[in-house]
Amino acid sequence: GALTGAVAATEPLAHAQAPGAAPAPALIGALPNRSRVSLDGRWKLILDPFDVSGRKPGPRRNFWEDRPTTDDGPLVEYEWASSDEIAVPGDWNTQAPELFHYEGPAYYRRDVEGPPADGRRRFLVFEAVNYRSRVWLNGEPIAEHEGGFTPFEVEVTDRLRPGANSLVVRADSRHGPETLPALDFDWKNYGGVTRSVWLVDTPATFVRDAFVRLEHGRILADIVVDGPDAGGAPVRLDLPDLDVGAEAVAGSDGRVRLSLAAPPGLRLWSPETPVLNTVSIAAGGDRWIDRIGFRTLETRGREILLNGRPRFLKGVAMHEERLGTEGGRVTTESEARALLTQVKALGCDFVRLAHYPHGETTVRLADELGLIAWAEIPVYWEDVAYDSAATLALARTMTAEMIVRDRNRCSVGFWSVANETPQTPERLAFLRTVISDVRALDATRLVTAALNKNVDVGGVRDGETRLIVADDLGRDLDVVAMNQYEGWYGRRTPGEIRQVSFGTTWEKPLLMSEFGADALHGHHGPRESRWTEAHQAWLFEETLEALAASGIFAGVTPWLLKDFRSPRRWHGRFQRGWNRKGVIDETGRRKLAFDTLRRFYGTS
Ligand code: GCB
Repeated sequence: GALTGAVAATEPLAHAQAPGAAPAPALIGALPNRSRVSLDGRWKLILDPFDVSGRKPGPRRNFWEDRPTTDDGPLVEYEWASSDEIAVPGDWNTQAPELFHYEGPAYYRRDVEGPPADGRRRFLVFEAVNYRSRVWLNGEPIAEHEGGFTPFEVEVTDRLRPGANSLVVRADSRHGPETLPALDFDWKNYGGVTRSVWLVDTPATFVRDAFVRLEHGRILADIVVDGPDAGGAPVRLDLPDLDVGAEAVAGSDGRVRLSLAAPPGLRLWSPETPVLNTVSIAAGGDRWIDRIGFRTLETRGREILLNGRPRFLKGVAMHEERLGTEGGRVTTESEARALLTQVKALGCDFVRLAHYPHGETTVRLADELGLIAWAEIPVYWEDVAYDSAATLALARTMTAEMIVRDRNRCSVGFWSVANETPQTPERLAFLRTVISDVRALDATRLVTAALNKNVDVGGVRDGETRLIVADDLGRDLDVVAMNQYEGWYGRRTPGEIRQVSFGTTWEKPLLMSEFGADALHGHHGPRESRWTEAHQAWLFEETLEALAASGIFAGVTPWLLKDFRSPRRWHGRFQRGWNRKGVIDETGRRKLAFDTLRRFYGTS
């Protein structure tokens, strides 16, 4: 049976490839428009908190073998049929109180139906499993994957038997020194099969994927046909809404580029006019269909230009955590829409999807709602093993998975490769490799990273501190971005923010990718008092004023839309395991800073 994308447990890891080439994960594109069966629903669950079966496998506890249990036969110390159930998709932490703090391996099981119809192929697709996963079909290992937020797939055409097949997935949410993120990060580590699982059927030869975009006045489509008849297959591209099309013959590797002059009637996508066009690609009896927007995004000096026009990006950052008292990962379109609706209510045209790739559903909604998106990989803080070859390989694979999944989403304007990372030679080399992959995979987005400020670089004027982005990584980026927390962390009060001036040594657009302060919704008091809504609103006012006065920023994404769960926020009166920097609380109630920000966006 052919294995694609995900790694066969018995083969060397996909990471072990030529260092020069960007990883090219096999991912079936245009997923929502495929012939597919959902494997979402109730799965069986077995927890193994000591990882006994992982470390000391044996017939009594090899859950993936899915042994029949008879009370008069050999001892087996598990029984799938009588085990608990869990909803997929969904993090386990918010599904049962006793799982709230669980970090470790958990095994999931369900039946899947038999082989596809004759001559068809069937793929098992996981949209995300946090953090490390292994997959067995009828007791055989078929895939492994590392990384909690990107998809992977495996072909199961020749592995399925008629009737019911046993599918077992191990999800291990533990992090370590070489994972991404590493051991310390400021969000809840929601474990499990957190996004949807699919069986996707295709013809033997099919359009695996295409990258369709507007570049230099032309619509380009890089197409990959897969299957026995891929080489030399006739390929046809159609944009029926625009009444244009083109055809060509695939090369011997099944690849072909089709190129069309952008038709005069083409309406460009923008936040004001989020126009999506139907794109259809036919080859080998298959049809790939997607809805795609066309726009240009470039920089000129310190400006960011959308469709040739400079704009100040009015943004906000968010985690992909659902609204509600429990938190938990977003699993449905309506949960994703509820968050983005709040973003729109602020008057934003820009959203930072922090700090890891959000679900495909969220990114597709950004296309539809007219939000420019910043997408990022969880290369986060100084804890990452920048000197580890394994971690670099992981970052490269993760980046490629994110880009291959989302590069047809016109909303995505920025690929961000890092957040608050140390200015060391190891990290610079690490990120340069990732950036060269990004550029090889997609030349139509701006590359950025959320950087730390360098205080006082280039001299201090009296009574004033200059916060400068002077990071060497700036050379490799299209847009530099600064996280700064003047008035919250550090010695200044919000009233002293005006003593600070901002800048960068790079002649490139600068974003303020974070600023913020914690406030508990409904906690009122003088603005000088931390944790009050007034204090947060005051900090917003002062920061936004300083930002506007500086005249140097091309956009801003305050930290952040909604309060979110974080195990490193301990204050018993105000935090209790929540980072309180949201402009809305966990249930969506607005704090004063919501209006401060909305007013700023309404007038800027
Ligand atoms: C940061 C991080 C963000 C944190 C935030 C905070 O600099 O990038 O992930 O949540 O600060 O609240 O401290």
